[in-house]
Amino acid sequence: MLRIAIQKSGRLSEDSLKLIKECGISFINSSLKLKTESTNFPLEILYLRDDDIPGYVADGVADIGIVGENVLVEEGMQHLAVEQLGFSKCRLSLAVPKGDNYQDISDLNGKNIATSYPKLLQAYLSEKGVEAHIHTISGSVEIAPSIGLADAICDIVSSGSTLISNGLKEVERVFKSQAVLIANKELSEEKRQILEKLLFRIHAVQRAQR
Ligand code: PRT
Ligand code: ZN
Repeated sequence: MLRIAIQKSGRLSEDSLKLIKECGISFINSSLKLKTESTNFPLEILYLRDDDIPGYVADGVADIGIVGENVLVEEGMQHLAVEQLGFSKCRLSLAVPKGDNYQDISDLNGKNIATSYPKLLQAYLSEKGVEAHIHTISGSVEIAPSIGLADAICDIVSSGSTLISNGLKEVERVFKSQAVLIANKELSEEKRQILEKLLFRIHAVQRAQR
C-alpha cells in the first residue's frame, strides 16, 4: 500500500483528486475524513495542510504527495520532486503601490518587503545584489503597503486581480510554480513498484490532455 498526501482543502485539492480519479483510482470521497483508501488500487490518501506535506513525505509519514513548487522550494525540499503536474500554475511576484515610479529592482534597496516566502525572496534579491528588509507574515500580504507595514510585497499571483484590487502593480517575477508530485527517498521495493504504476497512469493522463 502506498500513501499519498494531498491538500485537504484549498487550491490544490480539487485538481489533485481529479488527477487520482483520472488515473482510474476509485475511493470513497468524504470531506470529513482525514484518510481514505482506494477500492481498486493499493493507495491510501491522507488529507493535510499543504505546508505540512513536504515534511511528512521527507519523514516517511506519507510516501508521496502533491504540493506547489513554491512551498516545496521555500521549505528547502526540492530534492523530493518527481514530476511536474501542470496544474495550479502561478508565480511568486514582487509588487509595489501602483502610483510608485518603479524603474528597476535596485529601487528596492533598503525597502521593507512583506512576504510569506522569505527564502525564495531572499535568494532572488541576493542574486540581483539588492539588500532589503524582509518581513515574514503568514497571510493578507497584499494589504501590507496600504497599512504602512511595507513598501512592497512578494506574493503568489495568478490572474493578477488581487494585486489590482489592492492598488498594487506587479514589477518582478521571482519564481514560477505549478503542482508537483514528490516522493520519499527511501521507498521499499514494493512501494516503488506501486509508484511506477501510478506514474505510468499519470503519464497516460498527461498524454491524453495534450
Ligand atoms: O490551508 P492550507 O495551508 O492547506 O492552504 P493555503 O491557504 O496555504 O494554500 P492555497 O490553497 O491558497 O494554495 C495552495 C497552492 O496553490 C499554493 O501554494 C500555490 O502553489 C497554488 N496557487 C495557485 C495559489 C494561487 N494559484 C493563488 N492565486 N496560491 C495562492 N493564490 C492566492 C495568492 O496568495 C493571492 O492572495 O491568490 C491570490 C492571488 O490570486 P489572483 O488570481 O488574484 O492573482
Ligand atoms: Zn498552506
